[in-house]
Amino acid sequence: MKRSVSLFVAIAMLVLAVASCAPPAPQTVEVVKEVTTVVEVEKEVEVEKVVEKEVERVVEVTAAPQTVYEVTLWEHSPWTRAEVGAKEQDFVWEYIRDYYGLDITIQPAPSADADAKLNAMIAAGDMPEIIQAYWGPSNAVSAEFVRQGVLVPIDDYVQAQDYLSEYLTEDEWVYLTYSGRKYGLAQPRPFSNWLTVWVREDWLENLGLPMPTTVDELAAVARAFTFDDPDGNGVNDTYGFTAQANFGMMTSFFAPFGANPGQNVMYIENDDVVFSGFSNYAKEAIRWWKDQLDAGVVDPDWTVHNYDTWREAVAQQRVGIITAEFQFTRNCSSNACLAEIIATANPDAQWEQVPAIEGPYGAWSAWEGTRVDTQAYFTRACLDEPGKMDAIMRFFNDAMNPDSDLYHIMVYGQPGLMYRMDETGRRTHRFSPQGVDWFTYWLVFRRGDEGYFYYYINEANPFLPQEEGKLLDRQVFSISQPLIPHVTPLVASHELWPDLNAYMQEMHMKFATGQELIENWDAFVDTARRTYGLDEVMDDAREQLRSIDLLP
Ligand SMILES: [Ca+2]
Repeated sequence: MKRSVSLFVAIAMLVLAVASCAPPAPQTVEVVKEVTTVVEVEKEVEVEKVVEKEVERVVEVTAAPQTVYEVTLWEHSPWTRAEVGAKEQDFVWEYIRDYYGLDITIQPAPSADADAKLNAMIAAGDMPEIIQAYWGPSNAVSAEFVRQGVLVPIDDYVQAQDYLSEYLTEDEWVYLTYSGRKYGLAQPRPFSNWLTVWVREDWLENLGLPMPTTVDELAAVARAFTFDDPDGNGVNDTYGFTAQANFGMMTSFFAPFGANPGQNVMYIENDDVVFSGFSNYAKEAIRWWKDQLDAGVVDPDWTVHNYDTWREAVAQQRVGIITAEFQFTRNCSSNACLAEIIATANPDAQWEQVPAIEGPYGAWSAWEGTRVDTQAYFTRACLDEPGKMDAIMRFFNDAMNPDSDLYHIMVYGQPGLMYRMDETGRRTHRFSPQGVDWFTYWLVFRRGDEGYFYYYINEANPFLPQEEGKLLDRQVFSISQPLIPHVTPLVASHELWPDLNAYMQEMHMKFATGQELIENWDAFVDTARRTYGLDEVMDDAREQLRSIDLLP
């Protein structure tokens, strides 16, 4: 399908017209009018500049999208929903089709068992071209996809794109590299930590207790929240802690112990690698948690909670101490936000972030994150038509570049309809109009710059009472907490790891719940070595860490 230059200019002008002023949906007219009065004269000058730039760029692009490739994008994020509307109604999809020759269908992963579903799809020959994920070399699923040749290395394609070839440092690329070859693309991560301990401050006040600062004080608060009627209703109906099956949503309880039960965090100590999941760090963390269980201060459903039932337990006034993200007291389209369900069930609840708790390993809130954010990987399906991978890489070259028009439209959407700017060009307000749900699916590709919602007032996002305007403070608080350095994301998962990991997780739970005596810890480690290849896996990790100069 051949297009003339004038048609392209016309499309560009149409895109600009939509992007500059006119709302596509009649129900948003009021919002846009308001914007028109706010925007000052300089804005018009700015728009003229943009027009010139657009027309110039369109001429360059005319030859590009001769072919439109059909591409499936598996979106592996925990907040996506199972259904998306018709892509034809999505202005970002249309822009990508017209300018990059890609007809992208987003396939949202389910929020549970997404890896299993992806594995099954690929085994059945149904392979998406692009996989968006929070992987990295340490993830067993991605390591297996690399071994199977499902994922393809992209070094040459990266080298051929002007922005992609320069946009990350070696320290960042290492999180997207397997055995020396690049497989993924991602934005540099703007900030590392979302998690802290949160406590019901109104319950502390009711009982005259100070904010806990140590693991022992945290345990004492949990006892008071369980046995001293913190909500004052005369009924024994509350607990201290809740969590999720297999030690989920417990990171900030355990960081002070230097171990994250259910997971194996790797450290370098004394010129060697430490697998914390098999160390005394995990043993002491689990011992502390078992003490809480024995004291009866933990929501007894914690072993079966999934994310949704955990949300309900938190909202229903049952518990007073959790580990949660900084945004948990706001409302948003993601299930990471609890404001709406808390406001419905328990509007008087006052949750407060707790500074890093002191424990035997020190005062820590969480572990350092990777230096890149949500990642895109590319499967061999990208290579099944000539030119398809090149088109995909042209798209990503701009999608990663904050100075491109594509980035702007993916991150901010349509001015007036979806955001408002101040006179310096800084976005001050974000709106969530009905009917643009698709837009949120494109946002996962960036987190790199100023933040697409954290620094704004989002007028469509109600907060809990007294939380209005606190979101940035909440974020700054979580970022400023001390984070444990570690090397876990840099070690590619060994073939033996999935079984070893399953054994470790099973045993951690047995120790916590008393099915296995904590005194038998050494026998657990012995079995891991003799039966599950712990020594071999650790040797492989040492070799990998030596190859990137992290071990001598
Ligand atoms: Ca009570």
